[in-house]
Amino acid sequence: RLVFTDLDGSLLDHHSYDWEPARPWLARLKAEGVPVIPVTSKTRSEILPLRRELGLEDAPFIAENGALAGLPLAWSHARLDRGPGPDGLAIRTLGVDIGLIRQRLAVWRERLGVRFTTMSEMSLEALVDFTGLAEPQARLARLREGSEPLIWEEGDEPLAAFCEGLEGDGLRLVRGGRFWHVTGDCHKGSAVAWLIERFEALRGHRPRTLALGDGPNDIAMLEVVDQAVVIRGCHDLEVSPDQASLYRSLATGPDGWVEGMEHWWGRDERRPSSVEE
Ligand code: 2M8
Ligand code: MG
Ligand code: MG
Repeated sequence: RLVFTDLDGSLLDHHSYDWEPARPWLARLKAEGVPVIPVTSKTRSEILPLRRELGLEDAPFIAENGALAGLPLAWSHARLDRGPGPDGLAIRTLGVDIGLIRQRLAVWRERLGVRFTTMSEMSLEALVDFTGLAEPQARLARLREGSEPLIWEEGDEPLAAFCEGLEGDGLRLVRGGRFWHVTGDCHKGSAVAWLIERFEALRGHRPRTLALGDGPNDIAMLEVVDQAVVIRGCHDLEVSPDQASLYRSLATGPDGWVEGMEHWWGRDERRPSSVEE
């Protein structure tokens, strides 16, 4: 079994970034040997201390909306991945370099005459203010490798033109909790599908998979797993109707996360094909 989880607004509270309510479930999954894999907008630099705090050091992670995978030794492939580095992690880039993204953003801002503020243009104070992150964490959020978060300051119509322009460059625009995020041709769904395949190649069988998320950027991930949880948050998520095994939590953040885990893997674990009672 594998658990894929979004962090902000899901395992972590949207405002306080607290995860305390999930502690017993994380301990239980660890005891059962089930990897809990963070799949997030956060940077590698943000995830490294967090996965230690959460006790997820044995699991891989997906950073920056699918732009980058961090793989512990048991998950890595000597020939295909870069590393391992001093932290024992092999890094696999699945997107494009941040330099290219920033270059194209400047081009489209100029060409379309649209207003937006990228995270790299925000002062540290403004970023702390906007996200509620503490200053050290906000610094780590700025260490982007393969995605640029931005605040959109125009309406929906120019947004469509902007999105089309980026797509012509082979880039993608996706909405997170507070920011829009620009990446290469990758998303949480493609990264999760890639990790599931990697697991299958290494272990010789297909794992049963569950994913939890609260944002539009999580939809692609929720659609590639066997069991999914939409955690109540700031956005209404429309998940494809083929996703029969979908549960929507009533609670938000880590309480919703626990509610979703209880729903699928609580006392009498439900099979992926089970229908709602
Ligand atoms: C950004 O990501 C969240 C995720 O949904 C958002 O769009 O609101 C990222 O910049 C991430 O690196 C950062 O930690 C987070 C803080 O709220 O915001
Ligand atoms: Mg989220
Ligand atoms: Mg996220």
